Amino acid sequence: MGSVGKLAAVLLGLVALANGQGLHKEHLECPFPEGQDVSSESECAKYSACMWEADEDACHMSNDQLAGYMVQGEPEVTATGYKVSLVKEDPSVTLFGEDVANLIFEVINHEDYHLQIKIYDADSSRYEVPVDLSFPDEIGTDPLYDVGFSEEGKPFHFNVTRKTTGTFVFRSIGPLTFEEHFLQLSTHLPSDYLYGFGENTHRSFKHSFEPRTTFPIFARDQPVGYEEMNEYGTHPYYSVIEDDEGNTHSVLIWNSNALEYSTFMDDVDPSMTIRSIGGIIDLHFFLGPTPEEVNSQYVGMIGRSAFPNYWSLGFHLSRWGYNSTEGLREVRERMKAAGIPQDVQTCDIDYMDKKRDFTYDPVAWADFADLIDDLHADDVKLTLILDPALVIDFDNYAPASRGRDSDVFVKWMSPDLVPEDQEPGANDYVTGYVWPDEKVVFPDFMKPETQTWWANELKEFHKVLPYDSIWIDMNEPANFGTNLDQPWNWPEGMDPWSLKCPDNEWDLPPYPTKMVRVGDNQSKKISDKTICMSSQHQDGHNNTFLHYDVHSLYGYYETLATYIGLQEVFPNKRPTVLSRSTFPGSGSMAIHWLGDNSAEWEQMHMSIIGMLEMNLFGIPMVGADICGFFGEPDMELCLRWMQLGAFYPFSRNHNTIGTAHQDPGMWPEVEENSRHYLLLRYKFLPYLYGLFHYAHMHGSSVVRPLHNIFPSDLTARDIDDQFFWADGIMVAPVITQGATSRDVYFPQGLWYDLENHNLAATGPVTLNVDAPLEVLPLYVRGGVMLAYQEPEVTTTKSRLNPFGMIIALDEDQYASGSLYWDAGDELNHVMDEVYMSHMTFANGSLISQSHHSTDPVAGLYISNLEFLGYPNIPSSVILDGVEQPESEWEYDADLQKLVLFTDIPLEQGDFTVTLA
Ligand code: MIG
Repeated sequence: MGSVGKLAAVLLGLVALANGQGLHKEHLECPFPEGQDVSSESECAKYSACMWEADEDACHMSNDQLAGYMVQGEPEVTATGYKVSLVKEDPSVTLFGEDVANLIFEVINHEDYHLQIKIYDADSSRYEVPVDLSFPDEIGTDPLYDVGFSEEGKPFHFNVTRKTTGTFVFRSIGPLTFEEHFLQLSTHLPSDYLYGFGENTHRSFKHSFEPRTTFPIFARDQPVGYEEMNEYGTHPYYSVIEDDEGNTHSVLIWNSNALEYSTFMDDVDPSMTIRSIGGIIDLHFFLGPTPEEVNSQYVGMIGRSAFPNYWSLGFHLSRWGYNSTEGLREVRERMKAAGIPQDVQTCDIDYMDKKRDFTYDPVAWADFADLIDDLHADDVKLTLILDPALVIDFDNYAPASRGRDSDVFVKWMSPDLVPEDQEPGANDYVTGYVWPDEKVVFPDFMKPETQTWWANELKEFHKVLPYDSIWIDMNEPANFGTNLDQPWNWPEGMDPWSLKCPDNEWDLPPYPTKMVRVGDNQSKKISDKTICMSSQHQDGHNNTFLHYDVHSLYGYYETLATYIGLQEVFPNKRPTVLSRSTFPGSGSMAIHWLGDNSAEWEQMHMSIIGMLEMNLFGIPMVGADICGFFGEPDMELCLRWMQLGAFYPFSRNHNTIGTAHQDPGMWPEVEENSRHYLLLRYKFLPYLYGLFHYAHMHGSSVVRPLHNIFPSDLTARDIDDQFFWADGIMVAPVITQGATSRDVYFPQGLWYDLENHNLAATGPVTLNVDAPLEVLPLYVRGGVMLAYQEPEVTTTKSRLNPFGMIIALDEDQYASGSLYWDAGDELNHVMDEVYMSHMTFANGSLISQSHHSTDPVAGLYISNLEFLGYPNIPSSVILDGVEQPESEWEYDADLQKLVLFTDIPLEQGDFTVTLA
C-alpha cells in the first residue's frame, strides 16, 4: 500500500471516530496511590487532573479537554505507517507531576493481522523493553484493521477497527496521561469476553467488569490466594472475542514496568484502564480472526514454545523436605512398589549444603551421586533446583568468587547508595538475604559475562551431580525482609540487618500500583520482598538499566542464561528448564509451574485457569503443584488432583517442607487411581508430544479453552472447569468436594468416552455425568484421531511399544490426525530425522501419508487402528490392497467400534485402509 493509501486509511478512521464520540459517560476513576478507600472531596482536590462529582460522591479524571493531549499538525508518513504529534493541553493539570509535554503517536503496520501503536516522548528517549521481538521483513498489503485518530486541534483519541465487521477493537476514552512515572490509557472493549493478563490470582478465566476489578502486574514471590494479586510472572497480554461469530483479537502491552489493569462498565460499554509507572505505551494488536490464529500470530512475534523432551512429558515427583537421600529413596521405593509411572525425580533446596547453589549436603546427601546412578538405572531423570542469589563468602565459595572475578552481580545505580556496612569485598553490589545463612548477591543475568559464568557453573556442577534438568526458583527475584528490621529467617543472635531501599523516585514512586496494597506486602513498598528499584543492570552493549524498569525481566534473563548454559552441558539436546518467573518469550525456553498453591479445592479450579492463561501467553508446558504445595490434602482432594494433574502438560506433584508426604503412594485409593490415570496419560503421550511439536513449529496452543475450538459457541466462553488437549481430548475434572457427578458441557458434535469408547453425547448439550471418586470424565471429539502407545512406568520403556490410533468419526464418518515421532530429545529435529504422517479417513478410506528417516522409527509398528462410531459391520477390510481375514479385525455392534489388528512398520511410511 502506498503512502496515499495509508493516509486514506487515516481519514476513514477519522470519520469512524467522529461518529463514535460523545455517546458515553466516560467517567474514569482517579487513581489514588492509597487505593479508592481514601476517595473524598479533599483527597480529590490534591490532583488537578481529577474532579469531584458531588452527585456521585466520586473522584473522576477530568475530561480529555482539560487533562489530556491535543493533536497537532499533519501526520507524517513513514515507511511502515505514520506519526502524529500530540501536545499536552495544559501542563499544569496533572496527577503526579512531570507530564511529558510532547508525544508522538506512531502507527506501524507489520502484517495484515499485526498492528503496532506506540506513544512516546517526542523530545527525549525513555526506557523501552530490551527483549527482541520478531517482525516480518515486509509489511502487509491488505490490513485487517483501520486506525483512526482525532482531527488536528481536537483532544487526542484513537481507535482500531476490524475492517470486515466494522467492530472497534480498541476505542480510547478519557484523557491520556503520560507523566515521568505514570502512564494511563483507557478504552472501550467490543465485548466483555476478555481473557488473559497475568500472572494473577484469577478466579475465573473470563474477566469480570461488574464490580470494577483491578489487578496489579509486577513479578513477585506471591503464593496463590484469593485477593487480586500480582504473582510470579509478567504477561500484559489479553484477548477479546468481539462478536457472536467469534472474531477474536489480542493485544500485548509491551511494557515491563509495574502495571495495573482495571475492568469496569462505562454505562453499557465494557471498558478497561491500563496504567504503568514507566516506559512508553507500546501496543501490539493481533487480529486473528480466530482464537488459534491470534495465538500463533502472537507467539510468532515473542517466540514459539520450546519443544519439550519426551521424558519431561512424563510424571514428575517432587517435594521440599526429603531431607536426605534416605528420605528420597523411601519415596522412590513407594513409587516403584506401586508401579506408578514416573520419569522425573526433583530435588529442592534441602539437598544443598547450607542452601548454597552448586553444592550438596555432605552428610545427609553424602551418597547423592549414587542415588542419581540408581535413578538413571531406572530410567528416571533428575531435576535440581537453583536459586539466583549466591552467598558472599568469597574465600570459601568458588561460584561466588568466580562471579566476582567476572563482575556478574547486580549493582547499586550509584556508589553512594552502597550501605556503610557493606560486606568486605562486595564492591558496589546490592546485598540481600534469602535462604542461606549469610548475605547474598544477585547475578545480573542481562550481562553476557554473567551468562558465561553461569554456563560454566552449570557445567562444573554437572561433573559433580549429573542432573538432567534445572529448576530455577525465586527469580522475581525474591529477597527476604527488604525494608524491614530483619528478614524472618535472620540468624538468631546476629545484629538485625536487612536490605533497605533508599527514598528516591524509583523506590518511592508516586503511584506504586495496587501491588503494595495486596497480599503480604509488609513494607508497603514496591521493593517489598525483592531488591531495590534503584539497583542497576547492564547489558552487553554498555547500556545500564534500572531495576525499576527491568525487575519483571529478571526471571526471563535467568531462563535465557540457563537455557544457553544447558546447551553446553548437553550438546544437541533440548534444554529442560523450569522457571517460576516468566515474561513474554519465556515459553520458547521454559516450563512453568503456577507457584505456591495450597491443598484447597478452589485452587484446583484456579490451576485450570492458570494453565489456560499460560497457553495464551505462549507457555504451553505448564502445570500446578498437584495435591497442593501448602497445607495437607486429604485422600479425596489428592486423588481428584492427581486425576486433573494427569492432564496438566507439566505433571508434577510437589509440596512444602514440614508437611506429610503426599506422593500418590500415600493412600491406597490414590495409589490405584493415580496408576490408572498416569498410565492413561502415558498411553496418549504420543498425541501430546505431537501437539507440542505442532505448537513449536506453528504456534498453536496445547491446552485450550472450549471457545478456541468453538469460537461462536456462547456457552463455551464461560466454561473454565473443562479444557482440551488441542481439539481432541476434552477433560472435565471433578473439582468439588464430595461430588460423585458433574455437569459437562458438550459443544457441537459427537463425543466418545476416552476409555470405554461409548458415544457419550451428541452436542451441543449439557449432561450430568457420573463421576464417582475413581472416575475422571474424559472425552474424544468426533473428527479427530489420537495416536497412542501402550504405556509403561517410564517413557523410556513406553517409547518401545507399538502404536495405535483412535479414529473417532464425526457425523460425516470423517476424521483426521497425525503421528509425529523422533528421538525424543534432539535439539535439531530437522525433517529427515523424524517421522510425520498425516492421516485422513473419508469415504471409507484411511489414507496415511508420511515422510521419515529410518533411525527414530526402526522397530516400531502401528498395531491397532480403532474406529469409533463406525455404524455397521464391514463386508471387507482392505489394507494396502490386501483383503484382511476376519481374524485381523473385530467389530462391536453395540459400541459401533471396529478394531483392526495391523503390523505396519513406521518405516513403511504410507498406507491405505479401505472399509466397505
Ligand atoms: O521460599 O525451594 O515456589 O516450589 O519448594 C520458598 C523451596 C522457596 C518456593 C517454590 C517452591 C519451593 C520452595 N521455594
